[in-house]
Amino acid sequence: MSKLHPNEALKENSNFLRGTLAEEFADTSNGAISADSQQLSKFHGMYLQDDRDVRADRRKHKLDKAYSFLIRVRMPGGSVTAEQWLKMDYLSDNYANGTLKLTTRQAFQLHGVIKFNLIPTIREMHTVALDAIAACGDVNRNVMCNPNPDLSSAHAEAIKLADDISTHLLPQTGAYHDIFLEGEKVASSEPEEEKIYGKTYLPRKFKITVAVPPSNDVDIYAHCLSFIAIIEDERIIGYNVSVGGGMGMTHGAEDTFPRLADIIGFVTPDQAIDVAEKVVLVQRDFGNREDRKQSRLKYTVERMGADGFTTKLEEYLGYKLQPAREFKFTHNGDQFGWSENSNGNANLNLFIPGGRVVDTADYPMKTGLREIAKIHDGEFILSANQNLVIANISPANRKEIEALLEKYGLLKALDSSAMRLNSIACVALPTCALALTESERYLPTLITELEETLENCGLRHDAITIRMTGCPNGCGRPFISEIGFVGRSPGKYNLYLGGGFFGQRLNKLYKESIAAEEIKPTLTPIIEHYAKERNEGERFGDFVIRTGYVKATTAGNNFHAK
Ligand code: SRM
Ligand code: SF4
Repeated sequence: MSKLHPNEALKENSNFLRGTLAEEFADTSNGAISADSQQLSKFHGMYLQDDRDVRADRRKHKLDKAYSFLIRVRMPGGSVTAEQWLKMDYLSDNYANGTLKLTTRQAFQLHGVIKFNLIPTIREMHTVALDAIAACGDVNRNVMCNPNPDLSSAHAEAIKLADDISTHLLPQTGAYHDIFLEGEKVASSEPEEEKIYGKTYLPRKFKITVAVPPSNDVDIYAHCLSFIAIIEDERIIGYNVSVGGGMGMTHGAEDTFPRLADIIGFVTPDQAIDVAEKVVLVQRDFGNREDRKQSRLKYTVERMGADGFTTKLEEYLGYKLQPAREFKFTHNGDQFGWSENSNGNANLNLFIPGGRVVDTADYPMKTGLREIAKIHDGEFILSANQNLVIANISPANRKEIEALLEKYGLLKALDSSAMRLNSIACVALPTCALALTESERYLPTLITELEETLENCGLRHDAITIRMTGCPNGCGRPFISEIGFVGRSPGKYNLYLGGGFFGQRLNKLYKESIAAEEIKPTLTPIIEHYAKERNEGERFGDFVIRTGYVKATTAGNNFHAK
């Protein structure tokens, strides 16, 4: 008989995710928590980490690792008020490492929060209605959506769905309130239960997005479940549903692979939440609970087949999905610069390199955004590409905000090459425990090197998607970029080419384990070739397939085929 993964018993016996977390967070005699508590703390949005830059040195001096925690905030659609922005800015300075990280799933992360400061940080977040519940762990995570809710009524409907799904699938346990907020949740006389998840929650993390075509900025094909808005006469008449996308894999293990989601049908707006719940239930009941490397929804869909999965889903629903409708995506990057809302207000989509909001000697970005937040009466919306939209700027405020943008140089980054504007790098070193090499700290330098080639070829303004991750877990969604780098070992990367420009095709391994200094000489002739011989409108990812640099990857299960 197969054996359940130990995390299953841990969840089951944790008293709905409490375990010994309260006791361990209260013990400040050391900066860490036990291995079991590390697993449970993820459900409350936090990870134990250590500063890997100083790990070796501390080991040499027989010192403990330099422990601290990452806190990830749940914020459906990436939207926060100016007041919430200011609070996170304050917390990053006073309880974390001074930076605010905007993630690839439209969330904030604080890095470097020491154990002693965890509870005060969560309490401060709570005062502005922000929390970290279910930001990580084997549950549905932050629900993503296009970052322009007021662009049209359809956008507003889409963000409402993202919000409603997030609320519907939120764990019911009062553990977070008990541990961090002195049991502030209103006590119920009913015995505690998790109606949707049950005591063992899901086999693994679960991710949902809502997209508004033609923008695929949330990268629907990389997620467990997505709703693609089908719009007629500026209203959403329903959603195509896709299931089974995911990025993570393990080097050398060919039964792990990135996979694109399958579109399985169309549902009306009033069915969407029910469909989200039932997809979660099918995964709860049929997902693999023995091997966590095979437990994501993408492998459940792969095992059952998209048709088999749909049949099971329809059994749970008690009705059939309608055939999927026509739609078209044209890009998966952000639409930078100004846009006008239907309500007369304006939005500004800024480029935030690596999603890291920080002040440096020559670019006081964090201060600039803080000054804007002090007068802004709209929202700040994090994009799925680690960037930021200052949303809903009222005509009365626009002049003053423009002056601040100018003063703090916030618009300068928008003059970057189109490759830089279409880049994503995951966090990696020094905080990520799983990083095999650099990513966020290296990709900007690499792009500077490549920009020389782009400039010489006249391609500075041609968008090419480029993404880097420090390991194959795929947090920057590198396997659907036109040029993807995935960390292999210190200073070495696998180079993947041929992803689809709007995230519709996986890329393919072109060169294995190349050293950082080999990247420019390897890519330059290909970029030059593209500049000379591309067809009218041909994307880089399509070109490298047509001209034979790589074969097209047609499905996740042939990702590893040469
Ligand atoms: Fe991720 C684990 C950072 C988006 C796939 N991810 C991690 C951890 C928590 C490392 C760990 O387990 O110890 C990283 C923390 C690093 C740090 O110091 O901050 C981490 N992931 C991130 C973020 C911050 C990357 C970024 O630079 O923005 C993103 C936070 C998103 C959020 O707000 O929730 C982030 N992670 C993703 C994505 C992209 C997405 O979902 O759109 C993926 C690929 C999609 C997918 O899930 O398949 C992703 N992260 C993973 C995986 C591989 C999962 C798998 O199926 O194998 C891991 C490792 C794991 O779960 O075992 C992981
Ligand atoms: Fe860490 Fe790997 Fe994710 Fe990058 S891709 S943040 S290195 S787990």
